[in-house]
Amino acid sequence: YLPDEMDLGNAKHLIVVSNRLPVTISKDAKGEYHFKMSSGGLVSALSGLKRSIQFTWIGWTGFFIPHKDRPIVDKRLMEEYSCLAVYLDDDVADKHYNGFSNSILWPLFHYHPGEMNFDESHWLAYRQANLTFAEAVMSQVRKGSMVWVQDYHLMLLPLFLRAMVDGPESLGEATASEVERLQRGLVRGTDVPEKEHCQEIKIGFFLHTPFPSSEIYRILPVRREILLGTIQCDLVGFHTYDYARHFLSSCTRILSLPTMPNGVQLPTGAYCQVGTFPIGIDPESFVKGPETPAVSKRIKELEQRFQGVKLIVGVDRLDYIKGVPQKMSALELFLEQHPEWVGKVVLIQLAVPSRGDVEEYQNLRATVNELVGRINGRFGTVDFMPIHFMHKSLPFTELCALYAVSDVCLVTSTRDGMNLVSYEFIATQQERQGVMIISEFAGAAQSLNGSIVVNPWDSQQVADAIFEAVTMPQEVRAENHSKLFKVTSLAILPFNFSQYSFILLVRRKVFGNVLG
Ligand code: GDG
Repeated sequence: YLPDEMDLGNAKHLIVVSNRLPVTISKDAKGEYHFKMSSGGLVSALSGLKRSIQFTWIGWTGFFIPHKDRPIVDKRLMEEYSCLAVYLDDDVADKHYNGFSNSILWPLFHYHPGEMNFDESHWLAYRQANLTFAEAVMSQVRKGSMVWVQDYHLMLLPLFLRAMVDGPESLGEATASEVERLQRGLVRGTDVPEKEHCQEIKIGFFLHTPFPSSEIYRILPVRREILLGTIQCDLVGFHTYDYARHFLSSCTRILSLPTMPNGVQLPTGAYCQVGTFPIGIDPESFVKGPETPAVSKRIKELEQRFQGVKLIVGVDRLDYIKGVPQKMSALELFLEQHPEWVGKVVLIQLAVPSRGDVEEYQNLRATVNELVGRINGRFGTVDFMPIHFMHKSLPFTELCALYAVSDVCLVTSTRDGMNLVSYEFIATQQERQGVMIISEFAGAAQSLNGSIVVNPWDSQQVADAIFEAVTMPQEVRAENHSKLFKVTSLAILPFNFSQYSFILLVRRKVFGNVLG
């Protein structure tokens, strides 16, 4: 999907920075380290890029690695995966990841300010982690490098990096003193190379979550600092036009900076371009998956097992933004109002464990367990359970078979940056042409023409949508699926195309959105 010949000009060096490395590192009982490439959208997308551009991926190792082991880990990561590890102390890593990122920014960006726990020590750890990341990037940049920063864990990184590469004075007096204030009390790395100024690096930032309305965003006690950190980029990208618009209005209202529909004007004369780059999926594995021997064998087994039953599939990280309780309540209402469907509709809900160290996630797990128990207790029989609930992650073969064998995919996120599950379901449904029900609060809903769009807070509407989906005539399903598939294949293109154009834009810093 990535044309090899696409001109990357003189962009010789791309540095991708994300909180986690794309490699899962583990240590066995003998103290030996093992490395495995992680799966995931970004990883597979970027692996295509490797053909045309040399890049280094920088990220945290995921757990504490003692100093004495680091040379071995560094060597293998760099030689085999072109990766550079960022090492964080346990306390900093915990407060940066579980604390500031997932207990402050995540709930706020998903319109859950009630779940937000602001704590000074978490803010300190966030600054420390961003500084340590910036130092790691610093060790890799050279003239003309492009640095592509991923997601909400690293919103201060662009500011720290600019200050290191170009010198704080290049940011203007006010911002330079802000940098000094933000770095006060932080531990600096000892072997960070001094760079001569004006390295001509380009920095891009992509946010995978929504960016909330400025009315929500301004709740954040450090709202100025986070914006200031991000606008030092050449390009800031979002999934949807709304998120970009919210970001721009926050810059106007909070930083009093002039903005245009495509960016922010900085007092130094620099221009931070802002655009939409909706992410998609790596389609091939999902479109072709059902035909592979392992998946097709599994599809047959599942079809046999659920003969005469309409299957609804739900695949979500167990996160409060995914609206899993809302989904279950709607199913309960549907079964209550349509007793003729009891025994004939099953929800297979895969809930991938996530952020189990954060209290809100533990509470959510208890709520969902209770709901599953209640609904199964109420409508279940010896032969039938309306909800098959799995709190685990499944191998790709099983996931793909599950998508392909289902009649309906139900996404009820209360907020979701994009939601790739919906695209994956559609891609596997060439044969069955199942119905997509999607929350209007998922970024993907904006493009999924052919789906049933619902407000997850309206249980009656979702219950009605379930009824409509399970009774939909095959020819309507086929018609809807063909529309959805077109969009999904378009989303497929932009996935690589838009991320690719993102990189091109960062480099060229042209104005205007390539995707229009
Ligand atoms: C964030 C934003 C945005 C899930 N369970 C299993 C499994 N998965 C894979 C799915 C899918 C991915 O995880 C989930 O992606 P989503 O987009 O649905 O949601 P988040 O994880 O919240 O992602 C989101 C995304 O970033 C990209 O920018 O769309 O809005 O929240 O690919 O297939 N994969 C396997 N086993 C599982 O059990 N193999």
